[in-house]
Amino acid sequence: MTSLLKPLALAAILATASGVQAQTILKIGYATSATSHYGVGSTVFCDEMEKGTQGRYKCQQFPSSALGGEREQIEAVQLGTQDLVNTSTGPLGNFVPEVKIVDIPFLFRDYDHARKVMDGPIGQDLQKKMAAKGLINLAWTENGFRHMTNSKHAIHSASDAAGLKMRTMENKVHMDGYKTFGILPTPMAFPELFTALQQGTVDGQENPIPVILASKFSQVQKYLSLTGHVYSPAALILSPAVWNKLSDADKKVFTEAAKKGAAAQRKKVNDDEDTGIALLEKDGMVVDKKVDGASFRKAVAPAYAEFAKEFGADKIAAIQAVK
Ligand code: EAX
Repeated sequence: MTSLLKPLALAAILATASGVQAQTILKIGYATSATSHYGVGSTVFCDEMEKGTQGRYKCQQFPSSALGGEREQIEAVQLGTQDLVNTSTGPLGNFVPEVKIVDIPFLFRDYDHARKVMDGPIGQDLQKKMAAKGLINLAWTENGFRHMTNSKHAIHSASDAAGLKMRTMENKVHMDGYKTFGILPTPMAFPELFTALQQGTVDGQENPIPVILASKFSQVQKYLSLTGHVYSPAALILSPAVWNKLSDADKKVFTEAAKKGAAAQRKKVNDDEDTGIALLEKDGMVVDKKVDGASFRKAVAPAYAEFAKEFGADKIAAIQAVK
């Protein structure tokens, strides 16, 4: 009988008998470097998850868009060909339309407001809608408030942005919002962005300070305007192919580990904002720290009527009402 046992099965039997636990390697991808806010958050999640499962689960990290753009990675997680992605909500609306409400310009007052909304009932409801579309959002991590950079001229008021060809995420709410500033929006996956800026295919882009720092955009962009025009949430998404195999105890471990990862990522965002502006100025960027925010809010106000039609005025008001 023994001779009939396949070597692999035999190894599994021996491993179990000797008490050695089988180990599952989970592939996790994200857009920016291992030392960026996504890398910090992902590493804390992976360490906590490995510890909490006594090493039965371990990550293999793929930073710097090694597994493709965020939209591509979200699709791979949904299909089960990738296990995890730590991604901004930018392209997520293509899979779960309701999530696009959080991408509305000037919807969130500050980080405290945004984090309270995402971690509270409104964010939890969006996580349920994501799960229904085969995307298990373990925790809302964070990309940060987005600011504009360009290579042409300083942007102080909304009218200064008019006519600039700006790369945007593949997100219609962003594009509709930015058009009210007179921007010519060019949707593009993140991995193509640095080259597009370097070659002048687009004049500028908009991203949080941690992304501008980690991606070294100061090498290809002269002007930074602290517009803070959109709060960009992020999500640590697990494939249902993995989730559905987890015990209840391991599901709790994964979720708790993701919450710790989110906290670490949020701290890194704030740290990068505290120190990053001076670094970018040192790299030669001309930074407008006192942009005319009122001009941008005034310009985007008419688009709110469209956003209310798409998401419900009550849903927008509920987010704004969170204290
Ligand atoms: O999530 O595409 C973007 O501009 C995102 O902010 C970036 O991929 C980090």
